[in-house]
Amino acid sequence: MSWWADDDEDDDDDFDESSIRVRPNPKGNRPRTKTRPEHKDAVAGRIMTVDRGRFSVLIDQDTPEEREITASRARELGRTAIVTGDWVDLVGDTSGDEGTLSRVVRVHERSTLLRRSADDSDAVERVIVANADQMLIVVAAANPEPRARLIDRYLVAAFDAGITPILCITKTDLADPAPLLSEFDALDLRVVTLSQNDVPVEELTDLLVGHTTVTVGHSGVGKSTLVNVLVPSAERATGVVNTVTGRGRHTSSSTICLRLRAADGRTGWIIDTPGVRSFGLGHVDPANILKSFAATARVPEGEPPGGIPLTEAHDWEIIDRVEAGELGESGKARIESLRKLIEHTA
Ligand SMILES: Nc1nc2c(ncn2[C@@H]2O[C@H](COP(=O)(O)OP(=O)(O)OP(=O)(O)O)[C@@H](O)[C@H]2O)c(=O)[nH]1
Ligand SMILES: [Mg+2]
Repeated sequence: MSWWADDDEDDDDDFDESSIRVRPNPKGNRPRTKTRPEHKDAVAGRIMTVDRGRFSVLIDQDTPEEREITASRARELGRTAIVTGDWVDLVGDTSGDEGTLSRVVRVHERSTLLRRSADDSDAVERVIVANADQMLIVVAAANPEPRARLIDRYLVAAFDAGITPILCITKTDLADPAPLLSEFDALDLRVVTLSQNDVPVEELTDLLVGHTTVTVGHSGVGKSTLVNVLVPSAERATGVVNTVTGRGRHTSSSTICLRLRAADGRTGWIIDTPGVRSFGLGHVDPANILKSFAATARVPEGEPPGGIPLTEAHDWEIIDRVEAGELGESGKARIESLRKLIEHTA
């Protein structure tokens, strides 16, 4: 397990979830609660962060009683993974009073599950977050140097999980992002660029409200810097973050769900994750990838070949048509890259 030795993530929740197949459900709203006879008095909450087997859970969200409580895993849950973003049911002392501990007795059905594996030939996966509907792929224009292929890797993970990708290029004060972006001309990706002194807060907030967005990207690209701008310190001091940092934890060392608030009061959730060295795709289902790619493609004007839109074509037709140039040169490069990533998976 040395491959994730550089991550400072919780150690008690490294469970193999390969037996749990979750169908991506991009349009999924809040997950349904499984109704079971036990624990009728349980209350629902959402996991904000995990720290050595202890969960910080937000309950009574958006009510005057909203509070973050600490919980442990009920024995009956066995080794079921519980990750940031999960909706769970809790029993026991849910007062949130100092020193109290509640118990997670159920994990709700997930709308999405972002996973990665050690490397591309390894189907053993590690769960990163649950119930995110957007992925902010954070890449620096320079320092660290961007690589289109790494972005493809994140795109495959997003497509596989049924999560909408957004490309965020940081550090445009250090280099021109245009050459990198031109490599993604074929895709109708939402792109946001920012520099040290110019973060488009309004544009980003607009994109994030009403969603749960997980940030991904190599260490040092500026994920936490961005999150800190989007979640003003006043909110941190009184909200979700304060409780968490109160434990003396560095935000970059664990996966944390934070609430952002637009000027008009609308809210969204952004999940800051630690940068990881490897983002293996051994667990992905190739069947999900080409369809999602076609759905994200920047569709050229005019009648599609044979009158069939790319989104309705068979997988082999998608490959053939894109290779034939339907999405231009960048389309050819992307489909080749995606094919390689898919072929190398377990
Ligand atoms: N020049 C420049 N530096 C930036 C920008 N955004 C972030 N940085 C710097 O990049 C460094 C790394 O930023 P972090 O926010 O810690 O990066 P991270 O992605 O959270 O890294 P990990 O937590 O290790 O995954 C810091 O020194 C930031 O000040 C930017 O737009 N321009
Ligand atoms: Mg960080």
